[in-house]
Amino acid sequence: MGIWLSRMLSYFGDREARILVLGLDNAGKTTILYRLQVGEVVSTIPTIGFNVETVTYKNIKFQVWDLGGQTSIRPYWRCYYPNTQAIIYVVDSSDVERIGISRDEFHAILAEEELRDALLLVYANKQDLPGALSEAQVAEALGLHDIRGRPWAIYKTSAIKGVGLFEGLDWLSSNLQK
Ligand SMILES: Nc1nc2c(ncn2[C@@H]2O[C@H](COP(=O)(O)OP(=O)(O)OP(=O)(O)O)[C@@H](O)[C@H]2O)c(=O)[nH]1
Ligand SMILES: [Mg+2]
Repeated sequence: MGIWLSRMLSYFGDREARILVLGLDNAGKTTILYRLQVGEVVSTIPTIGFNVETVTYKNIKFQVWDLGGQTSIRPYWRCYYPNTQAIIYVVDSSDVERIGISRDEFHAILAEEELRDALLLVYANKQDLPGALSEAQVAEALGLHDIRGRPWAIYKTSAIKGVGLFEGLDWLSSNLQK
């Protein structure tokens, strides 16, 4: 379907949005996808390739793509960039050792031309774990406050406890409308 036709249809009916869930391996991306879709914690194995599910929320059909985050498969993320309206970037807030690597991957995403119009939603995940960095510390570590000219937001989440995920979708739904 042409992009204009798809935009017209989404203007008159349920809107659709293509969302990519990115972040390092073990961040909790797949757990988040299924928590959003079925409302339960599923047991996961590391994703090789992707999972895609539709999550309907506030009259928006979010087509959510969850990509594997292991080092060797991160180069394939770019195959999924075209026509993406938003990135959900998931950080394991308890993985203090790798927060710098997570920051570097996030900045590589920021530099992608194909994603320049994509909304940026960060989940500071695994807040239920002791020693997890706070939302403010994750924002600082990723350099969120230096982002200029594009909408971003950060939410503290626990995919296991079901905290914060839909608040993030609320932010997406109101910002996709603009
Ligand atoms: N304590 C805690 N554990 C979590 C949370 N979210 C995910 N996990 C656990 O973290 C592990 C990895 O979760 P996944 O969802 O498979 O991680 P992923 O980001 O999809 O990893 P890749 O597919 O390898 O990129 C699993 O054991 C999850 O149960 C959370 O909020 N809190
Ligand atoms: Mg996964």
